[in-house]
Amino acid sequence: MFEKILIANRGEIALRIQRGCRELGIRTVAVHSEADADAKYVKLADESVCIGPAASAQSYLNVPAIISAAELTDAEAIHPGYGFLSENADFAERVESSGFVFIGPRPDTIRLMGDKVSAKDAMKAAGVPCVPGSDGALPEDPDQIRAIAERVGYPVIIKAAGGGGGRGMRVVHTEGALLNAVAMTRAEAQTAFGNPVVYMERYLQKPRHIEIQILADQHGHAVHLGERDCSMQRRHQKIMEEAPAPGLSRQLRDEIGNRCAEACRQIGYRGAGTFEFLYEDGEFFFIEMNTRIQVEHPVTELITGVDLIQEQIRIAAGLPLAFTQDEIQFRGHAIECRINAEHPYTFVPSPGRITAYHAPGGPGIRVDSHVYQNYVVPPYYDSMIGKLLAHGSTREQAIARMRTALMEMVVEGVNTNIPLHQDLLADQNVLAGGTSIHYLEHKLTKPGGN
Ligand code: MV4
Repeated sequence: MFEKILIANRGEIALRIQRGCRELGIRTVAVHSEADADAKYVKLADESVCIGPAASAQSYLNVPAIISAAELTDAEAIHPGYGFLSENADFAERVESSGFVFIGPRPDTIRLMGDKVSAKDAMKAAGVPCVPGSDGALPEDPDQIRAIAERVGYPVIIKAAGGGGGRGMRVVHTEGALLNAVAMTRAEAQTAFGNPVVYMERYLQKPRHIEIQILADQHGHAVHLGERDCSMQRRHQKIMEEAPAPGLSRQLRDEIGNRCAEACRQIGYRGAGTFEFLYEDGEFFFIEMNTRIQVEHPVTELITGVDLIQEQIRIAAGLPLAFTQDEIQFRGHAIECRINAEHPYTFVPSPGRITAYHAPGGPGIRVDSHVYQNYVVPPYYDSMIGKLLAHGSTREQAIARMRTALMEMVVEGVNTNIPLHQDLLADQNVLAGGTSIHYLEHKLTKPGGN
């Protein structure tokens, strides 16, 4: 096992990774920007290194500074967390060529999944069900493009191979709008990602966003840890996640989960990963794979009892998975509310000093947060100040616990989205479960719907 790990991230995930390391007896190095010098995870780390000014480009994305910090402190491995450099194949490569272990998949796997066309090709070949579409990059020839759309069936969606997470997409309803949409998406993709490659899929009109968590070791073993329903989102920002997905049968979970685990074995995947699916009319359609630990990983931890951060570290150290698929049991229901420092209905960020802070507690409650009374939320990074999770033996119990926790939680001095979460957990459709990816945006634009 490693003796010392450098954590190349900030905020709640830096603290979360540090806690995982401490439990494994691993010393930690925090790296931080000038804006985060006083942060809790910096103080709690065994060592810390300032890697640059507040702007992410000069600190949390500053590859030479992070590698230097690892050299200076004699760390053996680097955990990238989520966001920042976590899915940057060049960074993973630099980490490894500098003699450190990257806690994540191999650089070529990250690169494969970063290109959404090659990711889909690989997953289709490995037996994962995909959205019907162009099966690869769209050609240049207008007649061929029209023929593909005809075969796929309207409406179609044009996506950039270099995009993902909602960037660089266009929905097309009629043949008359097709070629212009392809040209526009290509041009934007070239500008935004330096890659003009686009592909086409049938546009699913009311899907849910359900993802499968997997773990794969370096000895050919892979398991799935069930799904998370992440449909409650706005502008591609998730705000509430839960597991299991309401209404999904055990049989369907096992079937799609096993397919994902088998795909991991086939491509020689290493570490934690997430298969993103659209789910409509009882069918799963793969869209993308995330090669990082995700914000919402604790909902899976709560229902499985598996510590995903510690498993990432064990796998990176070359240890085999300590459990088989049969040994993974799913217990109860978990919900996560992302607590953001922002206006609950306009979503305008609200950085500043937290003048009062009380975290909720009680049975089944987990708070993953780096903030405290008098902490100043910096304006430079995303607005998430923590995650509130509730676990219960049933979905109803998890919801009841979450409502109590939201009521108990005090965050003063900045706006938060706690009132939005309270509204959502009083909404009959949310309580019924199974709302689509468009639900929140529709709710917010309804007259009188806040
Ligand atoms: C889609 C889709 C409908 N049909 N693909 C957006 C994020 C990116 N990961 C894929 N996205 C979508 N792809 C087809 N064929 C609808 C979306 C989509 C979406 C997906 C997941 C979560 C939120 C979303 C919000 C808007 C659109």
